[in-house]
Amino acid sequence: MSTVAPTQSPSQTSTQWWRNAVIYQIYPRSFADGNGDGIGDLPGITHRLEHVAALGVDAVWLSPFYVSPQHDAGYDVADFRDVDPVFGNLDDADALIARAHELGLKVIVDMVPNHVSSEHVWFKEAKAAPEDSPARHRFIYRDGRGENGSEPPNNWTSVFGGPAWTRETRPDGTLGQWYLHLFDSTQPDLNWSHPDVQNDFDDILRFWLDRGVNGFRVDVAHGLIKEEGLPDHFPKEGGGSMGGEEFHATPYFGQEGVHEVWRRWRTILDSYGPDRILVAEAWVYPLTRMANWVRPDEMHQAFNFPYLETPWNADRQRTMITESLAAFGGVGAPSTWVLSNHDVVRHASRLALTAENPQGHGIGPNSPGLPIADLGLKRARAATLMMLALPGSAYIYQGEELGLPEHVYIPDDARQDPTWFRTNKERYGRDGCRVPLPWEAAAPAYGFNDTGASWLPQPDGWAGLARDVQSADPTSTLALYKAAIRTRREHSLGDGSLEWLDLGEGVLAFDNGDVRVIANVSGAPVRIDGQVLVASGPVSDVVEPDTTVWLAR
Ligand code: TEU
Ligand code: CA
Repeated sequence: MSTVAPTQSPSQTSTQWWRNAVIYQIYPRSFADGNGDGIGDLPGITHRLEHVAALGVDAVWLSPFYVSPQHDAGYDVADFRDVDPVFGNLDDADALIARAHELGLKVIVDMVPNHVSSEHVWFKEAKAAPEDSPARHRFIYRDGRGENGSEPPNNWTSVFGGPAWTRETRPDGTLGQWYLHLFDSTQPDLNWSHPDVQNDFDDILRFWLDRGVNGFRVDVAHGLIKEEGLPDHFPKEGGGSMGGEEFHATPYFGQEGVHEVWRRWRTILDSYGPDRILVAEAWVYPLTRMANWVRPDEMHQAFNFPYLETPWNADRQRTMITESLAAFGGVGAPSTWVLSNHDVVRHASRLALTAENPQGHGIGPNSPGLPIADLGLKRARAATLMMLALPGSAYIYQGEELGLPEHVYIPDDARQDPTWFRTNKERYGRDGCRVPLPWEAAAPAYGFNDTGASWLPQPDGWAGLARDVQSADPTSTLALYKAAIRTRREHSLGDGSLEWLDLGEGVLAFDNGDVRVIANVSGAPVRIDGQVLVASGPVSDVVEPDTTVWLAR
């Protein structure tokens, strides 16, 4: 038996709510549509928010709803200080925040500092300004290489596929310099050594903190700073399915200079009191390095993507959990746990894939190794019940509480992810995890709105997954999430510590306080003894394969 110490004593958690929190990600385009145009919006969210509170979670994180031409579903921001008309207006944002607080939910909003939309006023100014004028220094413009500068300035590629540079056409129609965009060409990267950029984000943070938000999820928190001289990058082999090595040893990700930005932001948040938090979306490896993002004077949390990537295998899970608690605990931060979000194949499908599927590539009709639905859901329920027993903070992505699978069969002409277009339809991208939620089995668009419109088509056959159906069924995935979150709170599992047990090959087992957790990741039933508190599937005196159970000790 080995004990992993809790990161912080429970007494400290009352002011530091985030240390043990369960945080629910709302993807505004797909949560609930108030005006029936087929795209989810803020009034839709406010109207349905009580269902999120009823899950028992502590907070919501909302993906971006700022002014945006929506070329990357809102991660291309044209104005951070206003709401896109598609989602509502600032009054709607205020109403949402107020309603959430009334329901006892903290509110985290998304902040996107690595890049802006090409429709942002700064980029419009830059495009119109002569080369080397100050307006252009807020971005990363360079001369091309080769004859007449016709080659990109270096060999970097966009995360969405294709080159990371686009050549501008000057106002007079001639070809000019190239600008850097690590994502879509409509998302020019900002130059973070420019004081305007630094100062403007200080103001933007204050703008939302003043409106009462409890924190920020920081997009691409491994980006922002690029290596001096922008050298070519030659990725190492064997980077792992989500970039692995590649992501941490690049001249554009994980540069030391980003930490200065987070220290600056932390000072601003701290000036609003201890309950405002920063959460890093930092794809950096290994975990010991990711821990640098959550040192005491930087961010509060970072998404544990290595955990998300860990296959459904007892040894791998155990190692990853132990390493996570050690790495984050080593800098005094809680570990986080996450299985799904708006960028990855939903775990009810991912855990039953039989072929390699690199993150962001997505799955569609022609992908190899498509998941077996029943097995995926069974494993997803078991994995979630495992996750919710771990000390630290857990993230849930909207729809996973309904056991939603990835929507594989979106027609080609309905796909919207820039990945799909930038790879000439080679990678399906992330649309399959972004389909609007089913609320009521018998309503148009399953109750997403009352018109039946939906920006991504919903699959046939989701009626049985609708929230109203699951609410009435004690064996539903929704009932499992509610029971698990309630029991997690009653037994203070988020503040707990973990003591591993050896119950044989393929069995993941530990004690956390007065709860014993057993996940059967083997192919054979495992005998159990004790009062069942929560189970991810039917249990008797044995727990079946791909099932997790919590027992009273
Ligand atoms: O994602 C950053 C990121 O690098 C990946 O998760 C990426 O989406 C994936 O590798 C695609 O292949 C963040 C947001 O979560 C994502 O939705 C945005 O598209 C991206 O930043 C750009 O803002
Ligand atoms: Ca709408």
